[in-house]
Parts: sequence; structure tokens; C-alpha cells
Amino acid sequence: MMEDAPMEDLSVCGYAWAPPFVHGLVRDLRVRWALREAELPYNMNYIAFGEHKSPQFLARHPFGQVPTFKMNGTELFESGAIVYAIGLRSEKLLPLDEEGRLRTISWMFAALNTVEPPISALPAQELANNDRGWARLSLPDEVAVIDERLSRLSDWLGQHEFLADRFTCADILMTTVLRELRSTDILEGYPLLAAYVRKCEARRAFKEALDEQIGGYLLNAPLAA
Ligand SMILES: N[C@@H](CCC(=O)N[C@@H](CS)C(=O)NCC(=O)O)C(=O)O
Repeated sequence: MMEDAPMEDLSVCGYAWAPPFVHGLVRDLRVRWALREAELPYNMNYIAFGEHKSPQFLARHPFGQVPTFKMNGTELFESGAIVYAIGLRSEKLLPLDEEGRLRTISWMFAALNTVEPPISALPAQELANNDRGWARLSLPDEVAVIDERLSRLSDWLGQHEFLADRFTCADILMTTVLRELRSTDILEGYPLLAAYVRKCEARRAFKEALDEQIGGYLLNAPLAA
């Protein structure tokens, strides 16, 4: 008879509080979502915003960012690497067959290395802006690069339900990258991508991770002066 696998000691580190315009965007969401898809129990470990550049935290994350992830005593950083490490523990996220696994990894890198950089290049105030047509008018060159990436991605998702053959950790990364555009009207030009994001966001694990992140921020919100 096979013995049960020993319970792992997993903990995610995120900010105790963040301002409302980034609720649902802070990258520990990717990690919480992956853990919930994989049905791996975890603890949360919070740091105050401002503490992330302290020598103590820089010893845990060389760039002083969240998320970090502790896995049985080893601390990891970079959300993509963390989601991959979780995928290595669950076939639900990362196929076991070599072809499926390598395709998934290609799409993970595509999300973080090809699609996310032009989106992150939009100024932070733009991504926080509620005047949704503004990016297209004031930053035409930046938006043109995003449009080029999104139209290729849309072509792919016109032919495929998910990035690889089924839902994988690549979809967690791509969905969270595309969500970074939520304050702009850019995604509205790509109905297939908007539908893909909605489909991934409808997953129970996503909703639970999002509620957990936002619930924590609301609980720790600074008291009004
Ligand atoms: N490439 C990193 C980016 C991490 C990142 O930008 N984290 C943000 C929160 S979502 C942060 O802590 N920013 C503070 C800083 O960069 O100083 C990853 O994917 O983990």
C-alpha cells in the first residue's frame, strides 16, 4: 500500500496592505491561485509595504519584491519560478508528458517575457487611471506594441481553448498579465482575449485566491486619519 505523501510546509509572502488600485493585481495572486488549483494547503506570511526594501527582506528577495514563497525551508522568488515550482508538484498545472510540459513552459515564458513587458511599460498611473481611453491617445507607440502582441495571442486563442492543450499554469500567468490592462480599454478590442480572461477568472481557485487577497487588504486597511 502506498503511504500518503507527507504534508508540505508552504507559505506565500505578500503585502499586508496595498492601495485599492492594485487589489487583485499584486503578483502573490498568481501563487495563491496556483496553490489552490493544485489543492496544496499553504499559509500566508505578510510584510508591510515599506518593509520590502529592508535588509531582512532583501535577504529573502534580492530585489525586495513580493511574492516570495517558502517551500519546506527553501525560499523562492519571482512569481513565474514559483508557479513553475508548484506546477512540478501537480499534474493539474503542468502536464507530465514531455511535449505537454515543454509547450506549457514555452507559454509561461511567453506570458512573462513577451506579453507582460510592453504592458508593464505603460506608466503606473496609466494602469491606475479610470479614464479608460487615455492610453491609446497619449501613448500610441506603447499601445501599438501591446496591440501587436495581443493580436497574435488572439489569433492563437481563436484556435485553442487554452494556451496549451488544457488549462495549465501558463494560463494562470497569462490571465494575470492580461488583467494588468483592466483600467484601460485595450482588451475590449480583443473579444476572444476578454472571453479567455473571463473563463479563467470563473475558476473557483481564482475566485478564492482573489477573495483571500482582497479580504486581507480590507482587514489591514489603515484607519482613516
Ligand atoms: N518579476 C517579479 C515582479 C515582482 C513585482 O513587481 N512585485 C511588486 C508587487 S506585484 C512589488 O513588490 N513591487 C515593489 C518593487 O518592485 O519595489 C515577479 O513576477 O515576481
